[in-house]
Amino acid sequence: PELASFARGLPKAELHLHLEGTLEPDMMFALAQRNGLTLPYSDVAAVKAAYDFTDLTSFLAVYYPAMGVLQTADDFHDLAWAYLLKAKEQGVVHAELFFDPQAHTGRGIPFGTVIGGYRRAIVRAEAELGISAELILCFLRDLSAEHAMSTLLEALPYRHWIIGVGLDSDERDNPPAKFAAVFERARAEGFLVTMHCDIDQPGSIEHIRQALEFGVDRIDHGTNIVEDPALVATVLERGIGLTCCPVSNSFVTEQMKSDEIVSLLRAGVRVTINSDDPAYFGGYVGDNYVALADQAGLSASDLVELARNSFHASWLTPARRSAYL
Ligand code: ES4
Ligand code: ZN
Repeated sequence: PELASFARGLPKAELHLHLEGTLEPDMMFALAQRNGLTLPYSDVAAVKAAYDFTDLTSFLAVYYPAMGVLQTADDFHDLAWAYLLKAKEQGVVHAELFFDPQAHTGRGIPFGTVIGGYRRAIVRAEAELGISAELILCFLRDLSAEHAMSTLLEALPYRHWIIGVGLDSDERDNPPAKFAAVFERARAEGFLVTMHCDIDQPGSIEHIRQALEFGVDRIDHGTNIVEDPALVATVLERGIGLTCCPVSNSFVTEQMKSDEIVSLLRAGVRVTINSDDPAYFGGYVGDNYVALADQAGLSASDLVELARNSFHASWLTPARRSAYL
């Protein structure tokens, strides 16, 4: 119990969080009502019952339809603000937040509405909560590379609000190489780059290899790297962070992958602990520290090392990073 409150109170950065994955059932109902929409669920309990995932595909099948309640800039603001309030309680002092613009522009919501609402919550969090936050634009890898490229171009007028780009959604048959031109262009425009290499997805190791060959600045999940010592040596040498999400892992694969996470930590890899889609998987970032600590028998100093890694692996400027180290 003391270790749990220590874990939640520890100042930390959250680096792997999908804003759309913070949509709690009660907010889903509130936004549906505000926007005059009818949900395919009778009440909050029915929504929670639907959150019975066995793998990434069954999760995504619930996740995308739920986003339909997000329509106005206020909706996007309210979603991000609710997350930032919870993050504050979990010890988060800095957050780098994924958003999926294609999941909204594809249903007619303008890019500017999405990012405008999110940005307003970030500015407010800085002022009212003392939390700094940045946005990372994620491309949906199950859509085409052309769609990703046009989304990147649509984002350019807002580039001062976007620190980097990522790659998420259904990984099967959608390797990093499919998006080589998009990421080259993103890098040329000055964005940092990260990519999901999800746990135990088909092609995990090959996807990690491609991501490193491209020269990513970070890898999301990436835990399968334990299978290949040469790739582990590469991330060690380059100081590449891995954004692991133990509670999410336990939904997608029925295991937190704590042995893999801890062995990478012991090897000196910049392993970080994050929440991924907390409204769906039922644990915010401090809860993920606690779950991993319980499962793997971690000590307080292990948790401090994980929190320090979160700042090392973050995209804070060196001056701001050093204030937390
Ligand atoms: C995601 Cl767990 C996971 N994997 C891939 N894409 C995602 N988007 C939101 N959560
Ligand atoms: Zn993720």
